[in-house]
Amino acid sequence: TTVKSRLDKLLQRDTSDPKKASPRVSIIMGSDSDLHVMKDAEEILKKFDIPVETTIVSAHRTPERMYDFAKSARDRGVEVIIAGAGGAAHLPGMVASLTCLPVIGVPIKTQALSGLDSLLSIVQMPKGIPVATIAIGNAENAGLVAVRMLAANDAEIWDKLTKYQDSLRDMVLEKAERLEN
Ligand code: RP5
Repeated sequence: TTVKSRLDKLLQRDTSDPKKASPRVSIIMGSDSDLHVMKDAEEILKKFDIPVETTIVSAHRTPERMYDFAKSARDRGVEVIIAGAGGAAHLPGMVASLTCLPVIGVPIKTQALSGLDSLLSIVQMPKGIPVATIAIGNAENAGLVAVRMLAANDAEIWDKLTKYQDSLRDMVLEKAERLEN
């Protein structure tokens, strides 16, 4: 399915169907041109078997859609929002202003300023409405922050995360051993 048809279905989805697990994490982005970065967040969340929804919401091109998305997120079961945007990247901050759910912001690399514009737009939220800002383009880490948030109250996710972290350690130790011998 195309990105557009996926996103069109999303907000009108029939959540009464019990087979469709309601998403615990919502991944949004300002444009389909952000998808090549933001897909890493979706991928890592799926590795942890966390139900996720992914769509496009633009703060300046679809402000009403952004409002509806943010206002309905909690009622749809969403616990964490990951928002990627580039340039004058106001999407994460605006979404954070419309809900009390935690919002993790991913600055997307831009052509003009290599993503420094996106980073500063997202990270410099004034006091009161926070956005947890990730390094430029590192959507995988945004996914992992969401996993950690859910792991705090979910023993199964906690176990998986512990194993994941152990595997990272083991990989380095193996490489070190190979280098030394
Ligand atoms: C932002 O503008 C998007 O998040 C994207 O990073 C950037 C460029 O969007 P397109 O012109 O590629 O649609 O809203």
